[in-house]
Amino acid sequence: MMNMRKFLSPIPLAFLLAALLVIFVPLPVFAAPTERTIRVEAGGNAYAPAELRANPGDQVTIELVAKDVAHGLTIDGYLVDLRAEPGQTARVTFVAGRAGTFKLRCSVACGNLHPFMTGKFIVGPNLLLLRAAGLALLAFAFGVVWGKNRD
Ligand SMILES: [Cu+2]
Repeated sequence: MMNMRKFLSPIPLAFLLAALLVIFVPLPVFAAPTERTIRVEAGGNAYAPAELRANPGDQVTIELVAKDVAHGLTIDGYLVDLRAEPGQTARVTFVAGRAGTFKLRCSVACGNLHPFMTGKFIVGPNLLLLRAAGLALLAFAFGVVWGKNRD
C-alpha cells in the first residue's frame, strides 16, 4: 500500500517540479529568422496548402495563384490583403512579427462556398505539442523509477 510518507519522498517531488518546468518554462525560438516564399494555389474554394508556416521574424512572401476565378487572401491580425485575377499570381512580402495561429480567409466573393474558403497561418514552433511530448516522456520516466522503488 502507498502511504503518504512515501508519496512525499524526493522522487515524486522531483518529478512534480520537472513537470512544472516542462509546462511553464519559456522555450527559445529554434530557428533564426529567414526569408521564405510560400506559394498558395487558390481554386475550388480552397487553398492549397491551407496551412502556411513560418518562424517569428521571418520575411514571408506569399504568392497567391488563382486557378479558376479571382480569389483573395487576408490574414487576421496581419495587414495582408491579396487579390489574384484568374490565372494570375499576386504577391505580398511582410515580416511575421506576431507569433501564434492566424486565420486565412478569402477576400473576394468567389462562389457559393466562399465563406468556407479559409486556412491557417502558423507562426512559431508548436509549443503545445512540445510540452505535451515532454510531459508524456516525464510520466513514462516516473513510471519506470517509481516502479523500481516499490517494495
Ligand atoms: Cu472567395
